[in-house]
Amino acid sequence: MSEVRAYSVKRNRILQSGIFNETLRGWQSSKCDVTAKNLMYPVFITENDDDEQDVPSMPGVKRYGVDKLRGHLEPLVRDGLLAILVFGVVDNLPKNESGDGADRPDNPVVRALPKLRRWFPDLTVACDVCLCPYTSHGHCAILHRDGTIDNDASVERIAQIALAYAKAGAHIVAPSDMMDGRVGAIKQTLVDHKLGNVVSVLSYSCKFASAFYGPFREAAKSSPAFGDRKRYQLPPDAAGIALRAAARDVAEGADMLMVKPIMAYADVLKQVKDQYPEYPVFVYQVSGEFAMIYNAARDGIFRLQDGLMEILRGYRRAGADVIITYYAPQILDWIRPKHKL
Ligand code: PB1
Repeated sequence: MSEVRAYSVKRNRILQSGIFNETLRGWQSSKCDVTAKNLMYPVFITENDDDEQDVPSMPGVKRYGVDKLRGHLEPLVRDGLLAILVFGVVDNLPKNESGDGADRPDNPVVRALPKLRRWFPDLTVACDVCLCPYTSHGHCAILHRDGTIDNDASVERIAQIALAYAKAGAHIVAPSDMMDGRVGAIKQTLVDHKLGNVVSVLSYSCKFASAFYGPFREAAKSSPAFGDRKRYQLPPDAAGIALRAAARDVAEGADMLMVKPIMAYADVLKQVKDQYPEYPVFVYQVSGEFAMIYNAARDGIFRLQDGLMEILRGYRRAGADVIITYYAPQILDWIRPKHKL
């Protein structure tokens, strides 16, 4: 046998024979599908019900008053949207040391929840629970006089806010503050108020002190007035403490876990999902990730649908069950069945 023949017979022929048509390629795919079930859409609600405000650093993303949000959500719900994550944005409510505006009856989230539940009975409504949009200092905690975190007071306050949103109609409360013990405190408060079996807790368990939150802070008007959030958000280089944070939240009764941001943290996602396969694991494609992808597509680096869906399928392959993404409207349009007339 010639040398070339001998080489070709011995060489493993595994690639082309496995992918030469669409069906074969589909069979090679891991669990990467992106369906409506895998999406949660973050939305910003302002105090004026007729607001519709652009967010310059997030083209296509807007802050809505609840009545305008209704009009925005109606076609998306028809397209199959199953879940939203609500953030309050306030200009008029007073901001103070304890974030009292977070759960006042005139808070835009508290006012919007009953309406959203009535208008969209099949839509699952999650509420971000945090102090930063409502504190005068813009941190996600109540602070001691010396500026250090008063964890116990913060946890108690966060649980109060979560209860207010639960009572107003939230299906899910999602504490993004990163305080130790807030998941257990929220769960206990919900149980004490007979809501433990009708309101779920989505913990921002592995949330990193990322560079990618800038556009959100513009949108939500929630930047810290001084310092940064490195004292309570995970170090970007960390992995061990991220897994310990997930373990802490599992022990405190979290119903669902999260890794946030996701672009630079898919390794953490895989570890969390491998460690807790019995938990739904969410990932948050944050504002900076949204903007980077948008600008790359605008500059012709890739076609938005091709690049974005490749990124999202990668998160699903790494273990994400649900992707929180500002791109939900576009994705729903791309994936919804196109009825051929
Ligand atoms: O899209 C984003 O950038 C999300 C930002 C995120 C919202 N949960 C937080 C990040 C931050 O500003 O530190 C807000 C903190 N409660």
